[in-house]
Amino acid sequence: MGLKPGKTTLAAVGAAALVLALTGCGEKERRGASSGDMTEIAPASPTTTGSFPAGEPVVAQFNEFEDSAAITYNQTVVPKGSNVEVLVQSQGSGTTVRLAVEGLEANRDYGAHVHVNACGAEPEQAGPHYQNRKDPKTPSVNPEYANPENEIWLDLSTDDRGNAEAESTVDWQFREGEGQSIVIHDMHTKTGEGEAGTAGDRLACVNIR
Ligand SMILES: [Cu+2]
Repeated sequence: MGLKPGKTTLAAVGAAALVLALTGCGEKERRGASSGDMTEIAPASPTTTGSFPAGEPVVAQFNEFEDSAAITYNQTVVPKGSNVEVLVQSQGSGTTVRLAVEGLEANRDYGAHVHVNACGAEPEQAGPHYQNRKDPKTPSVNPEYANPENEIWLDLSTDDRGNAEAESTVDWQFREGEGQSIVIHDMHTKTGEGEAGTAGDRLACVNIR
């Protein structure tokens, strides 16, 4: 399963065992059980790390470029030292991505999506959103392509401590070498014709694979 033993709750293990017993233990249930551990991600005390194999959580603190797997471009609303954790899991032919943040600006909306390229010194270096079916037109603002079934959207609304979590499940998998980062944006993602997928300035970026 790949998650660190310290993060696995007894309750989760018990629930997983029960599911396996009841369903006859398919591969899918076992993977589902490990994704359940992500309820524990917010309170974890992260350490800065590099990239992880698929299925391992990425745990990092936002910092300046090259000092972390997670980069802040706006320290006012994504403070240096605030925490981020990401888990990407394949489930059958689909993919689930979970994102948790801790210590951002409180009671605020943020947009977040999986982008094609790795994070860079400049926010634009992460490239466009990862799309399962690529829009022939760029930038893609057509809701037929820029939507949460064809892209991975992880919009966040922080609580009064600046914490938030989001999860997205899609019925496809990333192409090799693409979908390398999650970019956090200034506002929730728009869906209308001509603006679909836009979410304002790029505030931060985390490398996910
Ligand atoms: Cu984005």
